[in-house]
Formats: sequence, C-alpha cells, structure tokens
Amino acid sequence: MRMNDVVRHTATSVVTIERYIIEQEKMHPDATGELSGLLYDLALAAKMIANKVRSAGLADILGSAENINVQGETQQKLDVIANEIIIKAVDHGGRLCALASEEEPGIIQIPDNFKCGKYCLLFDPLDGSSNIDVNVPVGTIFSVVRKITRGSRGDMEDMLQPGRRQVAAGYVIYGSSTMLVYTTGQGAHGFTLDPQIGEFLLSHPNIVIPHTGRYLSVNDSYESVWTEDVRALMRRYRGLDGERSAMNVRYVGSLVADFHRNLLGGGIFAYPPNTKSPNGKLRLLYEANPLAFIVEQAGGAATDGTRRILDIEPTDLHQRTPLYIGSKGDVDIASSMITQSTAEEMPLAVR
Ligand code: FBP
Repeated sequence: MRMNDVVRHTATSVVTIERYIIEQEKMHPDATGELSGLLYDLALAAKMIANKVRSAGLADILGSAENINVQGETQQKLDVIANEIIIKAVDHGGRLCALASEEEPGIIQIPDNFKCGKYCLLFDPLDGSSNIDVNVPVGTIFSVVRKITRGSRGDMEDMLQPGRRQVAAGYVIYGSSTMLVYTTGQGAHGFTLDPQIGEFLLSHPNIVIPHTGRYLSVNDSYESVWTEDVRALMRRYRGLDGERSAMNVRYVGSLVADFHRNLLGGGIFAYPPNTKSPNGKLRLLYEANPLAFIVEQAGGAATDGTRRILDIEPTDLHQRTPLYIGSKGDVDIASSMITQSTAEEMPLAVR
C-alpha cells in the first residue's frame, strides 16, 4: 500500500507534514512518537529559518560573522542563527541524547535541565551558506540515528555510526519555495511550505528519481587537480568519449539545490577528490549520509567511487568524503570507472 493512496488534499482538508508523519508512524506498531515529535520540531525550525532567509536582505543578517568554524570556513551570520534555531527547537523535547553540527567542533550535549531521549541528531544548519548574500538557494540537512551506548547522555560512539543505521534523514531547500524532503525508510516524501497558512503541505509523495538523468552537477574548475580516472568519468558524462550522449551541466554551488534538482529531474551530483582535497569537500555524517539515505529511498544511489556511502564506517565527526550521488544508472558509471576513492592513491593527470 503506497502512502499517497492513503491521504489526499481537498479544498477543505490539507495533508500537513504532521498528519503525514502520524500516518507513517502507524506503520511502526512499536513506535513511541519520539521520532515523530523530533521531525515536527525540525519542521518548526525550518519555518523559522525560512523566515530569516526570506528577509535576510532587509535585516542586518547578511554577511560573515567574522568567525572561522571547525571546517576552517568563515561563518556567515545566518549559519550561526540557523544553528541556534535548530538547537533551541530540539534540545528540550526529551527525544535527543546529543547533537552534532557542521558549525560546532564537538558533540552538543542536552542541557542538564532537560530530559535525554533515545536519538542523536547530526545536521548542517545552512548548506551552501556562501551563496546567501547573492540570493542563491541554500538548505538545511539532517540525519537521525538511535543511541547505541548505555547511560542517558550521547557520546562519540553514538554519533559515528554508518549511514545504513539512520532512522530518519531530510533536507530543507530555501528556494523559490521552501520544501522539506524526508525519509524514515518508507520512501522519500516532499512537502512545500504554504506561506499563507504557515504549514508544510504534502506536494511530492513517494519521490522516484529517474534511473538515468539529464543533469551533471560538478564544479569542473578543479579539472586540473583531478586524477585521470575522474577526468575520464567527466568526459563520459559529457559524451566526449562517444559512449553516451552529453548530459546538461547545471551547478549552483549549493549541495541541497543541486541534489534537489537531480532528485526530481534525474542526473548526478559529483564532488570528486582532488589533490587539494584528497577526500573531497563534503562531510560524511551530515551531508553525504542523509542525502544518500533519501536518494536510495527514491531508487537512486550514492558512492564515494568505490564504496556505498551508507556503508562507510565513520571515524571522525567532521570527516569528508568524495561523493557521486543521484540516478542509479549514472552513479553506476562512476562506480565502474573510479578505481580508488581518494586522490592520495592516484597518479596526477596534470599538475
Ligand atoms: P557548506 O556551505 O555547508 O559548507 O557546504 C559546502 C558547499 O557549499 C556545498 O553546498 C556545495 O556543493 C559545495 O560546498 C561547493 O563547493 P565548491 O565551491 O568547491 O564547488
């Protein structure tokens, strides 16, 4: 039975994300409602961030916050605001035992005056934030895993779990409209924020990504520091080796925006390793893993070139990974042509 056979919008009744989460929860007889509650809190945080992003140009929240985060990147003011909004939206609900954010070096513990729960949340509060000032879509990405250690407080062992152990994942895109796409392992579903009623309404139930796609999303200004097999792969996608027709290059520079386009229209997003970033740029735990869970639920695939992203055993909270993600047919080409996943092990094509 497919979910969208269950609930439909009518003129007088709408399918909100809350209602959809409850309907999905019924499919888990042992569900306690904690995960549903956490997803509601994240939907609320997304609405608050959307409001800030929408009016960013009018309020003094554009530009950098003059801080360098654990990634070595200059934090944008909205990075800090989004980070705070998410922490405050989820730290008191009694569903989480610990959090981790792209903007914070270590584990964020639940304040002593709040109850701990059985889940851990890992998130990128504002992905693509370097695009905010130029009004290009940005996003929020989140991943939820179950606590595996004893005791009430979460620790690094709870955070460093392979992506296949995620119980939920999602992203929000702050674009021409604000959309939230999530999965709890029963398909990937999209909701659009209706600004009039301030509710996320079901707009894309059971998303299915085309098996092969038309879009190639890659920053090829790194071509000179790519290794030979990555260059050969990009020639393949561009139809330059006569093996297939050329894909259409589209690159926004916001992972969520590029991923979302390809999830709906088909295609591949690639952030290969290069000699400057031998493990690529994107973070495994709160960028690659959640999007890999969603794309697999939509019938797509995600690899670092040699391994399924969801099977990578994490060793560090902010570790990076090469990423090839999207339509399965296109990702399989990457898996067949990339011999080794990181750049360290490969002879340079050109210096
Ligand atoms: P953050 O903004 O969360 O650090 O994300 C990194 C990111 O901006 C991705 O959204 C995007 O895909 C990538 O970096 C762009 O990198 P580059 O400028 O090297 O192409």
